[in-house]
Formats: sequence, C-alpha cells, structure tokens
Amino acid sequence: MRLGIIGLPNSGKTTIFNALTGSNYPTEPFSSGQLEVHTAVVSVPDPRLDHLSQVYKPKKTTYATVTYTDIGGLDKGIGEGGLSGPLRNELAQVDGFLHVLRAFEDETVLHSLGSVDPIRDLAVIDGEFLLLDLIAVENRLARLEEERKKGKTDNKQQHAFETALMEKMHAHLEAEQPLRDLDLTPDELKLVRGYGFLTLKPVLVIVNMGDDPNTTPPDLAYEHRHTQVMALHGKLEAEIAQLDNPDDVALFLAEYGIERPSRERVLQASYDLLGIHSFFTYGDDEVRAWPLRKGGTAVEAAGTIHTDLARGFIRAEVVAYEDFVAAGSNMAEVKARGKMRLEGRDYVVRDGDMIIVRFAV
Ligand SMILES: Nc1nc2c(ncn2[C@@H]2O[C@H](COP(=O)(O)OP(=O)(O)O)[C@@H](O)[C@H]2O)c(=O)[nH]1
Ligand SMILES: [Mg+2]
Repeated sequence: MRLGIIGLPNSGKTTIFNALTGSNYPTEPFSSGQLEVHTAVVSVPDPRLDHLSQVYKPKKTTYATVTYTDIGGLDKGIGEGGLSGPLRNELAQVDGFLHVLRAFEDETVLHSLGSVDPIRDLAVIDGEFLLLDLIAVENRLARLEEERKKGKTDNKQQHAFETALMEKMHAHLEAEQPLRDLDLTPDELKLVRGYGFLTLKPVLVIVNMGDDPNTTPPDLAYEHRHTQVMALHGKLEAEIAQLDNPDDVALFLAEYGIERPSRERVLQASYDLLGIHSFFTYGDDEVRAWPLRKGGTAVEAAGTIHTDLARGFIRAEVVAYEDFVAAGSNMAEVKARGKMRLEGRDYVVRDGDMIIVRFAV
C-alpha cells in the first residue's frame, strides 16, 4: 500500500512525513515549490503478530508495510498547465492521499496564498485535481473518438462501454464532483482504476493544527465518500517520532494530551479508508502479516503470498486468530476443538485469519 502526502507548499507535508516515518528530512519555512519526493517504508504494528511471533519463535517476523511518499510541488494553478511527467507519475502511483492542510499560525512560515485558511486550501487542491481529471477524461474521449472514426474498434461493445463511462465521468467532473462520489459498477471501476484518476483515490485529510494542544480543529464540512478527516499537531508529532526512549514518548504524549501517536492513527485510518485488513501466515521459519482488501478470497490471499500459490491453489487451512488464542495458542488444541477449517478458493477471508495454503504446481 502506497500513500502520497500532498498539500500546498509549507502546509507541513515533510514535517508530517517525518512524524509518520521517523525520518529526519529538513523542513523549511520557505518552500521551493519544486517537485521534491521522499519515500519511506514503515511497518504496521500489530499486537496479534507480536503474539504469534512469541508462540512460534520463528527465524523471521514480518509486519505488513506501508510506503509513504512525501510529494512536494503542488500549488494553486498547477492544473492549468498540466502536470510535469514525474509529478503526474508520483500522484498516479499511490493508492490514496494524505492531504495536509495548514491550520497553524506562524509568522515565520510563509503561506503561498498569503493567509491561513484550511477550508480554502482544501478547495484549491481539490479544484486542481478536478481539472486534471477533467483534462484526462477529455483526452481519453478524444482518443476514443479518433479510434471510432478510423474504424479501429476491434471490440465495439468494449468501445461503447468505455465511451459511455467516460461521458458519465465527464459530466460528474464538470459538476465539480470528485470521482470518488460517483457510483461505479465493479466492471467500470476495473476499467478506470489503471488510469490513475486523482479524484478517484481515497483521501485522508490531515489538519495540521500547530503547537497549542488546546486548539480545536476547524469544521471542514467535508462530506464525501472514501474520505476521512483527522487533526494532528505536525511539529510536535515529528519531535515525538525522534525520541528513542518509550518513557520519554509517554511523557511527551501526556504533556500535550495526545492519546495515541498519529503514526498509529494514520495507519489505522488508511487501512479503513482503503478497505484493507490483514491475514497471517505462520510457522517455524516466518510469521507474517499480509494486507488484503476486505472481501478478498482465499485464492486472492494465496496470490498475495505468491502467484504460484494462487495458480496451484487446492485448499486453505484457516484458523481464526481468536480461536487460536482461545485454544491456549496451541494448534493441536485448535484442531481437537474442530476450529481448523478447510476452505475453498472462494472463501472470503476475515480479518485475523491464520492461513496455510495447500497447493500444487
Ligand atoms: N509552528 C509550526 N510550524 C510548523 C508545523 N508544521 C510544520 N511547521 C513549519 O512549517 C514549515 C514548512 O514545513 P514543511 O514540513 O517543510 O512543509 P511542506 O512544504 O509542506 O513540506 C517548516 O518551517 C516547519 O517547521 C506546526 O505544527 N507548527
Ligand atoms: Mg516539503
């Protein structure tokens, strides 16, 4: 899973990237506004995996990971001229956005639009993304029309399907609605997913609140699908992320009345937003957490581990994590209780399922 951190210059993107990843990239009061990208991979903490690791004492314990990309270089007006190839690529590649809004006042930090106004800033970037998607849809429609004129439509039905879809999307974007609010069938979604439309991607809006722990976040009244809003104190959280000693962290959190570091909150929210949960594989060699979309089947889970496992899938041995713990974390006891199930390829995997795939290639 790949999440892109976006927002206006000086909103605190790099600061929050540092907070989420424990990195220490310099943050500056005057942003260059140039394309600048940082990437880091973080493990997703999971107490259940910690427990499995204690039980199996494997050679290796592997947590699920999330890749964060701090994408500098967006600003008002950027949609008009179209995006540079590299920036477009970075944006298209991510599975979802963390959209950082500046709510903190600080005279020493420049604001590219002259004043602190998170609601306006949200609308500014949204407007740019709408425009970019609109241009992309128009380009696609022009291409489809060209193909039609040249008679290069080998599959007429497919051509008509896509044309109708692009027209529907066009109307929606012209009404200034993000594509994530549009009803799309699974077939339609499958077709457009590869195009990397920006307003289709889920978004976690992060209000960067500043240094006073008592400020209340502004009400953004931001009601869209596949969207969540969260407030945090970017600079404080970045400082916390630099602390090594857990006692220091606890003190710091208590002092500022922060219940849970935003590293964890953001990961949790991102999983929810992208509709992802985890299953586990286990054994003496490795215990591991794997991300899977909710609704994903046993054969999809197998494919996440290795394509061979999906290709040669026979059955999956499935144990619910809770049943494992209830049986004293003892697999023999799990079996004695009849809690190990043999499931076929279409079994819908649940959060926390412990899975061993039987396969033959
Ligand atoms: N006072 C204050 N300054 C912040 C906060 N978050 C970021 N900044 C400052 O704002 C400036 C720009 O931050 P940076 O993370 O580089 O923004 P970016 O351009 O969006 O990557 C830096 O001087 C940061 O120290 C915050 O929560 N409070
Ligand atoms: Mg930056």
